Amino acid sequence: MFAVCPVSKWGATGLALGGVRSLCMQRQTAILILGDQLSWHHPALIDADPDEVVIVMAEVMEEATYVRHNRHKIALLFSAMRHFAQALRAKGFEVAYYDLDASLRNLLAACEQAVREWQCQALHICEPGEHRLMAHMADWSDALGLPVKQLEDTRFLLSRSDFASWAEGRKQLRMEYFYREMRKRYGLLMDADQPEGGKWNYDADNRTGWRGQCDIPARPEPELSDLTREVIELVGQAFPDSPGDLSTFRWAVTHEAAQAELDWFCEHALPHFGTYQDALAESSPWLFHGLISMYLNCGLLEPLAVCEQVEAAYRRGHCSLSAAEGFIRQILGWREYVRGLYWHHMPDYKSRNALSATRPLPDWFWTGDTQMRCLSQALKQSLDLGYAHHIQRLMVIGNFALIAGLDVESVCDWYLGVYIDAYEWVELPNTLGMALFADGGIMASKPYAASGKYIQKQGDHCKSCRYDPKKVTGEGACPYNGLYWHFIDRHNELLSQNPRMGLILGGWRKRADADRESVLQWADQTLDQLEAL
Ligand code: FAD
Ligand code: DLZ
Ligand code: SF4
Repeated sequence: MFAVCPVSKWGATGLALGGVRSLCMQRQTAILILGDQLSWHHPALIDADPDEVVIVMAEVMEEATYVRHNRHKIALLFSAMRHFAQALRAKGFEVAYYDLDASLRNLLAACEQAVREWQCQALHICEPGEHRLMAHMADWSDALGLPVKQLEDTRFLLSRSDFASWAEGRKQLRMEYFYREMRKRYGLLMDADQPEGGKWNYDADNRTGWRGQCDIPARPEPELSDLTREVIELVGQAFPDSPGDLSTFRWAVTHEAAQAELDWFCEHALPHFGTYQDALAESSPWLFHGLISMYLNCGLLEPLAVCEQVEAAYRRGHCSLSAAEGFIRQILGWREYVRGLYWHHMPDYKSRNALSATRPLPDWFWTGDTQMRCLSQALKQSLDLGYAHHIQRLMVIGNFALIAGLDVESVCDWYLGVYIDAYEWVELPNTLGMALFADGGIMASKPYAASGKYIQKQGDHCKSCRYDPKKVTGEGACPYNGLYWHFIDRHNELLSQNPRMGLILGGWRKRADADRESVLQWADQTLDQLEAL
């Protein structure tokens, strides 16, 4: 007897996408591909025989709502998933694709349905990127009544166990030493066994502030396919309360389009990447940044290939060593390092709050309606586009949350929800560890706390701000200034154990009592009126 194909509404309308369906409704093995695992290098896919397996993909409410995800992120994943399903079918794979209209509760329900319909004997999965889902999956074998094989995520450049070996016996897990090992391991920017140019790190060349020194090239905007337009409409209707202005959705949703974005970056922005890596600009949400984290994190780009392409650009003289090194360090170093830390310290890591920060988030975190120009711009673009570059995330938004003592869990949920590239393995160490110092210094050697002076030096926001970056107290004083000293004062004891904070603490203590008192009073007042800033 011929069974009916297990396709949902979209799957059925997508029959043309899939070509003629196989009439044999049996497959030995189901392979679950998650929304952030859309890669031909997926470990279960690499050697899979299309006649033996069925690929399971599902758009499910549980994944789409466990935090208030940005609509850009949901639309990117759903559209990229649908395009990847098309590509898999074109290669002869059967795909059991359940779209949001199929109303499946969660990923387990999708697997249950696929396994039943395709009479599978086993399920293969690749380890997920979040502890939350990993914990759920522990019961799947019992729930499904079949063996579930979990494979290592080989799309990263260091396995979790290799990270654990590197970490073993070290008092401190510093990124710089990790990064050097990774450079050697992959032979990237190496001159025999020495770093190219004689130094491992050219960060000192990469701190120029933005004063409109050159033109920022306009970004290309990929055409939207019909599939993407359908997804945008669906997401707009299904997630009316989530942030994200979908009228600006121009993200790549296929491997080819993501590669084209990377090619554009290497050609037009990479040469300036290093110099303006830490800059803040009124006129551009992204300056010379790569805008590729969203593709790396969902499988549309592969990290090693990206690093190799950037190294090749340097070798052919297209960019400086400091630009190439700065960029490669982010991917080969920071990206792998934060993932390693995440798995090394979870689940305990998530509940850390070393500075006891519990102040509620001001409502304007969800609107961007604050008079602080730097913050308003960073928040608005984060909410509307799902993107902010590193210095906005760290030194504008994160720094404010740190010095104002905002609640760690709420801040982390905000970051996990708002950004198009956010998954807990990368969001949590960056937010809880790097930005908020809530892990007590596992990740950062000192808190990334700064006054308005830093923001003024790095960019041109202050010129159009209602506040004055030079004033610490009184009407019109930049709120970052008073809050910075309040932070230093209230964590004085803990910070005095940190040799890197000695100079700043010494300077603060030397000030006259009355002077310190007036700064602290002003900052207290500021903290009482956060909503009105
Ligand atoms: P570029 O500046 O062009 O850098 C190139 C690539 O390097 C990025 O695409 C990214 O893959 C990698 N990279 C750079 N810095 C980091 C880092 N610190 N950790 C991991 N990878 C890095 N990145 C995410 O991918 N997802 C997140 O949820 C996320 N949350 C963050 C939260 C905070 C508080 C901070 C301070 C940083 C966060 N980052 C996160 C890191 C970084 O800000 C983004 O990767 C970067 O802004 C993405 O934009 P881009 O592709 O233009 O990056
Ligand atoms: C983030 C996300 C969203 C919004 N939706 C889905 C989905 O419907 N189906 C799916 O397979 N994956 C989705 N994801 C990505 C998962 O949340 C991600 O795989 C886990 O958080 C592990 O990183
Ligand atoms: Fe930001 Fe302060 Fe400058 Fe205003 S004055 S843009 S709040 S740093």
